[in-house]
Amino acid sequence: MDDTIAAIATARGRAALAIVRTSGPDAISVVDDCFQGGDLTEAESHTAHVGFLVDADGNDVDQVVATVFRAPNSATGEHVVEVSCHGGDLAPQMVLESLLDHGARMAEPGEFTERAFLNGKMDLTQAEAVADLIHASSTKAHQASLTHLKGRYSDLLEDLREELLNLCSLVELEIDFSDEDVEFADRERLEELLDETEEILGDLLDTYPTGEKLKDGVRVVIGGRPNAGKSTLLNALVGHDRAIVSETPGTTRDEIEAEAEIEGVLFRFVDTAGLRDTADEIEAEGVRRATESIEAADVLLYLYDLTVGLDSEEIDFLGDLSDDDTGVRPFLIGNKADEAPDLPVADLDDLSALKLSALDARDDADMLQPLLDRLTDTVAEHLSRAESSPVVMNQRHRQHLQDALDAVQQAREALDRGVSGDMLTLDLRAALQELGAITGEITNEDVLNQIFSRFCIGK
Ligand SMILES: Nc1nc2c(ncn2[C@@H]2O[C@H](COP(=O)(O)OP(=O)(O)O)[C@@H](O)[C@H]2O)c(=O)[nH]1
Ligand SMILES: [Mg+2]
Repeated sequence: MDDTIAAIATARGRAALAIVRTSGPDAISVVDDCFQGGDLTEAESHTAHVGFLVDADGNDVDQVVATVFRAPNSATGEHVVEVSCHGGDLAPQMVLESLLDHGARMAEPGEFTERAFLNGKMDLTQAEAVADLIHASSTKAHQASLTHLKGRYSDLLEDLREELLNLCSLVELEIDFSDEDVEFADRERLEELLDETEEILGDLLDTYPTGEKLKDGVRVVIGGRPNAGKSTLLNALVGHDRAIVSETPGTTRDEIEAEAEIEGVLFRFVDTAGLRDTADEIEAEGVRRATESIEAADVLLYLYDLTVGLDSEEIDFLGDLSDDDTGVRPFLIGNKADEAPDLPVADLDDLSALKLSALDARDDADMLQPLLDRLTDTVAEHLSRAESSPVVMNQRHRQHLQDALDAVQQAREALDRGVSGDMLTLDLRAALQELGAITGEITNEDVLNQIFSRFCIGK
């Protein structure tokens, strides 16, 4: 971290403005060397300066605003200068090149945030939240990342760590005095604390399915017989003709995916090949994929043509699906309601059913509202949880939390068996280690590289 890095922080392309950032011990002097608008080396922290930037040969590059942040009061904890220049393909690139010519080095992806982490400006969960925020594709995912960025999740983990440290010192006290036959640590109190920790860890882990849905979206697969109207429904849901609609059964073979944000949540809709026995090899592959897709879905919209009805094979299929634990939420949709206004939708045990005309819904989006309400209902519980407490959105965190929970449970069992104190502390220390890995108190270079390489350059 003893060199000075620079990068364009804004996206490429035509825009009014762009920002080139630089951070490091020489950040201020590097910019000052190519800046004509006052002496930046004398500038106070948090001040902005207008002037021309010139290249190594003294030619004008652009008129810019240079904002100076002095260490340690900057985003990275080092000297930072942010140069606002004009946008477009050329100006930011030329500004960057001037800075590189004057001694800055091109930053690696995420290097600014990595420096902020290493200088204690944020912990690892907050750094990861920055990446999540940049990648967020729905309003709710954005909000959840902000909660992490604000440090609420870190605070929760910190409380847990303190609790565990407390436990450790209680047990260690007992070990120190064990020769004197004194049992200092009150066993009941220990049990209580362990149970509490186990509960908090368990609750946190339970939020992962929510976090995963917020981040990656809810997977809604549209299934049914050929010609039921699946592709028509997909198009109506996403508001444009994404899939080919045709009277010819077996038209959709490859899976077609399209996204839509509903009530702030990202839904990924998947249109599949119609389920039927077929001699056509390509269609058969489509059917095989459709079946696989349904099993991996969060929600299945099972469509059937009201004028045709459900056959016994379909009824069995849906029955099996509600019985087993694939975790798929099936909805039954009787389609082509426009052709069968008086026909009721089939009544299958425990299956939420709805009547619809996908064809009419293409022109009148309001007709989809009852279906959209049911879709948002499937995540309502998750969403209210996400509003009240931080959710785990990250596979890395989930793994460490699970390992911490395992260690705490082992300690709890050890306590029940009356195992000695030093064995107990081993388990407790292991749990502490896992929590420290999440916030970055305990970490190694490989993990950091993996995390920060996900970032954009300039962040
Ligand atoms: N009348 C009516 N026809 C529909 C409706 N939905 C789809 N169709 C028609 O049914 C045929 C098959 O539709 P498609 O979406 O390709 O079905 P898929 O094979 O399940 O994807 C097409 O001719 C559609 O225009 C509907 O709600 N009402
Ligand atoms: Mg289709």
